[in-house]
Amino acid sequence: MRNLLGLITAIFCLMWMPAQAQAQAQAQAQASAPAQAPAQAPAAKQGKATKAAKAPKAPKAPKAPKIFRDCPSCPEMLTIRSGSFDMGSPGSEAGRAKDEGPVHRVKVATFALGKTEITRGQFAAFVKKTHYSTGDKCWTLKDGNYEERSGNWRELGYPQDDKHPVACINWNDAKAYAKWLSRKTGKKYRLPTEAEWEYAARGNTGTARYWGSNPDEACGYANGADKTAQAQIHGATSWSVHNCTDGFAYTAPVGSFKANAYGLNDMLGNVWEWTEDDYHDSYNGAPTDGSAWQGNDAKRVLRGGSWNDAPRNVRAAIRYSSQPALRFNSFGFRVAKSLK
Ligand SMILES: [Ca+2]
Ligand SMILES: [Ca+2]
Repeated sequence: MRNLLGLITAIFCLMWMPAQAQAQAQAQAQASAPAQAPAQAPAAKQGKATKAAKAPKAPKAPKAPKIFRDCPSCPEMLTIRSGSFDMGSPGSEAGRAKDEGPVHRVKVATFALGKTEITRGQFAAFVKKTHYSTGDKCWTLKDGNYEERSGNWRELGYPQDDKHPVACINWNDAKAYAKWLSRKTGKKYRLPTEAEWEYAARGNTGTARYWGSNPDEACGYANGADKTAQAQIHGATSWSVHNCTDGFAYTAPVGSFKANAYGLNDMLGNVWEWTEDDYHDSYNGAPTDGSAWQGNDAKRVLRGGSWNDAPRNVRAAIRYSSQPALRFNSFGFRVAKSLK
């Protein structure tokens, strides 16, 4: 009887042990798995091992941004190489607006983008040559209030010289400049699409700003609303500002601040920049190939924030929309160029 009981116990143990061992193995695997990013780390190691096995190649020189001008007085352009990125902002991002989602993957082809915003001097050359008129009304800031007043890119309610970004520019004005530049050079100048703009502004970062997430570090990288504006602009004491001093109450000469990783200046701050796209209030149905989203041209999209914008508007994902005919003394642009 004892022998029989012993035999039954032994068989039961043999059946049970593998199940327990499997559970233990699973528990051990779960306990030892890193919280994040394990999927990419081993792949990188494998890649290195594969490379080491191949014949050694001469090291590649780092790719410097390609800078060019199509004529001596033309805007300085940077070649932005193709790639994919996540457009929009996650729900957790401070200051986020609803129209910045859903985050979606977008593929952008190689194109060129102005290193800086178009300057007042560059726009003046266009007006001199073409006698283009921007009209005589612009939304300007006076005694703390924005109103549509007499004014234009020459008279915008604050001091500027030819190195500052042109402002009081509407979408039609920006398009007219790009068309003229195309005629002048024989090249395909245009406004950037919204996807191209954000891809370039991020400079391969996923943070709210190209320098990171902290708005109070803005003053080395972008001209936004800051302590200078608060001290010098009448009515600005109640503004929400970046908690630092950038030295400019209104616009700054283009390129006064550090460039992003792609070599572009002032993608955030200084003046808002018109894009080619019509405005839609979410990314549901947005193109994923970097092209402009059209179909509702009542409003066009501006990006990047300006000298009078609070931290929540000086982010890579922020989207502003305006009627194409409207001129504000914080609206400007930069040009893009198709390379094919
Ligand atoms: Ca400022
Ligand atoms: Ca800007």
